[in-house]
Amino acid sequence: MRAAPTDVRPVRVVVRPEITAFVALGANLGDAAQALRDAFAALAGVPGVRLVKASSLYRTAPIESNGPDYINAVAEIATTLTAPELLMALQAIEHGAGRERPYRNAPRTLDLDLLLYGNASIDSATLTVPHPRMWERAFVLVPLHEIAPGLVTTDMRKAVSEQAIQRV
Ligand code: PH2
Ligand code: MG
Ligand code: MG
Repeated sequence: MRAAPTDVRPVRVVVRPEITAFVALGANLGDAAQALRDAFAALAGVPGVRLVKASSLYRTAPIESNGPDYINAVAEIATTLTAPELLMALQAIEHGAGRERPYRNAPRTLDLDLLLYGNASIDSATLTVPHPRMWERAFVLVPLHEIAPGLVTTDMRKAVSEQAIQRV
């Protein structure tokens, strides 16, 4: 028989509930489609993140931006990370894809934006959720509607129907 343990302390296990969140993916430098496929895989590999749904990839014209057409998509995830933790994980993936930020809305190898985090409203210095411009952009609303049709009304899609977007 084993000796009774002499140094047993209580361990507090904190179980956080899973939150449903949506992430917008975009790229318009290098092999943008591959960058988005890699980003879906990277997201799925983050501890505390489950990839629930990945939208199709879409080719979109730059909005308030320049350079080549973008490839865009949206991911639904379930996560036990807090919103700031998730933001850090997204930025680490962007960094790993060689993201540089020479000026606002510059062409990029990978952009990962947190669109929605449960039903949270967040307005901090580093993070605004829901994403303040998501409802104005077909490159968000069309893939979001594909994977979460209940979140995007017909009127919302009509409002952005002039913006060029094509499923890849
Ligand atoms: N992202 C922007 C600005 N403009 N245009 C398209 N088509 N796709 C984007 O992902 C995008 C943009 C800022 O992040
Ligand atoms: Mg963005
Ligand atoms: Mg961004």
